[in-house]
Amino acid sequence: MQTLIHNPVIPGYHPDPSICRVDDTYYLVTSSFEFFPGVPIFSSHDLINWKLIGHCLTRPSQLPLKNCQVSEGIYAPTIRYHNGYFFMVTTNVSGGGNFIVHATDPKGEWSEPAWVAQGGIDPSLLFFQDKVYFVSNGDCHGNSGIYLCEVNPFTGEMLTESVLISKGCGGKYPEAPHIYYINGYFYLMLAEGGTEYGHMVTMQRSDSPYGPYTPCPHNPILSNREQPIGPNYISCTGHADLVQDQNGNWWMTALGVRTISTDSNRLLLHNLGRETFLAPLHWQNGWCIAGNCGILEMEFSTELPTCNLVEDFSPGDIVKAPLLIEDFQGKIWNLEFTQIRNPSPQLYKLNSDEGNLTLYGRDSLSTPFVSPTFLGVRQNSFCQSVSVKVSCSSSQENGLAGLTVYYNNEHHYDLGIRIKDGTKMLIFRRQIYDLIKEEILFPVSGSEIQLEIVADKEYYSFYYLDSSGNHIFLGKGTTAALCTEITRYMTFTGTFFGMFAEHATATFRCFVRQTLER
Ligand code: 6LW
Repeated sequence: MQTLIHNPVIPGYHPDPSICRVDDTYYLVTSSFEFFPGVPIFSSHDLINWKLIGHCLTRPSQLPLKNCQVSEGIYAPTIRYHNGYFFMVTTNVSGGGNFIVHATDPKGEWSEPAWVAQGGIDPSLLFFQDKVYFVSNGDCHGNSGIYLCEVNPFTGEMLTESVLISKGCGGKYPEAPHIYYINGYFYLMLAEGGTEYGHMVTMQRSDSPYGPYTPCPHNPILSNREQPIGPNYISCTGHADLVQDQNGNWWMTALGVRTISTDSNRLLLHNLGRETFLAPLHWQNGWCIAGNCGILEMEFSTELPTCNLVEDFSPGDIVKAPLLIEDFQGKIWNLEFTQIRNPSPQLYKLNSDEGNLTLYGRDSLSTPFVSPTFLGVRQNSFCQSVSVKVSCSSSQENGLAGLTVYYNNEHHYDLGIRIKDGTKMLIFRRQIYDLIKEEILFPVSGSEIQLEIVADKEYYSFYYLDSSGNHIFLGKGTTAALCTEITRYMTFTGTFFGMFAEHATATFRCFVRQTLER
């Protein structure tokens, strides 16, 4: 039966996807940079409905992010399953380099890191016969390329020297290596061209994992670099991984970007981050090509893998669900909630009996290298609203607490309660690079107010809801100023909607993120 697939399958900032299958269940991980917990892991039975089931890195001992730069920390991960164990290998570019963690249950807990001496980024594993091959793109004595060695995946110990096996197929920045053994050949798949608008996926093959490798005659097997820029096109496609389904068909997951372009405005700008996309992989004469003749499409019809399992999650659980409601009545908050760098647990108090969350603010959102008191979820659709009820209980002069749309410490828009001369004032603050503009709006009457942000491709609009629930417009900021392409550092992330507190204590209730049909 043909099904119409809508890409991305995991929207919002979920880049560098890696996938594996265990019986009827698929598992997928993505990179997470300076955010905590690290390396989200998703599961699915049909490759299109994905549920966030946990994170591979949930302890500071696994994820040291102290003082890491924006978009550093955790780069691309790879997930593989072998003999009852899940293995996740990735790079902490802010400390330690490449490491492997393992678990029997993908929901965790995962093991402490087994550090691997081979350098570079984008590590991957191939379990073949009784060997475990470790591949990454690195640089040995100035000789950059794709390096391979054999490892013990539980200890990280290198069992052989690193060997240069490929320098790519001619594109710049050959990276994201994965090796697969398929029909008697070792296939080496790479991303080339860099993660921007020239991104592509290439394939090579050999009789040995050590090469020599022969390039695919019709490389790249995936690239949207010739596609127009526009609301119905995907850009920057690359950094892929492959999986074979229960019916023997092959699939590719890859990252891509949806720009904030409209029909009338073609912009090389994206705010949602690099997202996770799906494409069928077609084989012919021992070589493959992805999507529609190498093009990743927003929509395509195909036959999905059949699965006899009964879904163990409700539609509201899938990451594409239009509504996320957090009433803070559970023992833990929704798995989608994320913090920045290594948070101080004592600054977050979940009061399940009262159904609220108290944040004890310390640092400012604008301060680099710190872990401000922030709890947020990814914006995963262009047209979305987020609202929360907040009351600021402290009177610390100049304290601030409220709701933010946050890309990083130099790019965020905030609406909140600031203590000024002992009075609670509603303020609207925008920061772009080192430019900070704060407008003091009016005194806050009553203890609790409801704040709301409405997002679209042009603006983030800020409201508060008065006692009769009327939306009072307070201000707006351009979406373009929270896009990856305009940040002064090379960044790889996307926008979050979050609750925050700075030098103030505040209590939050009823956090709602809603996707708006536009
Ligand atoms: C990822 C690498 C890359 O590890 O960016 O630009 C890094 N390419 O493949 C972070 O996503």
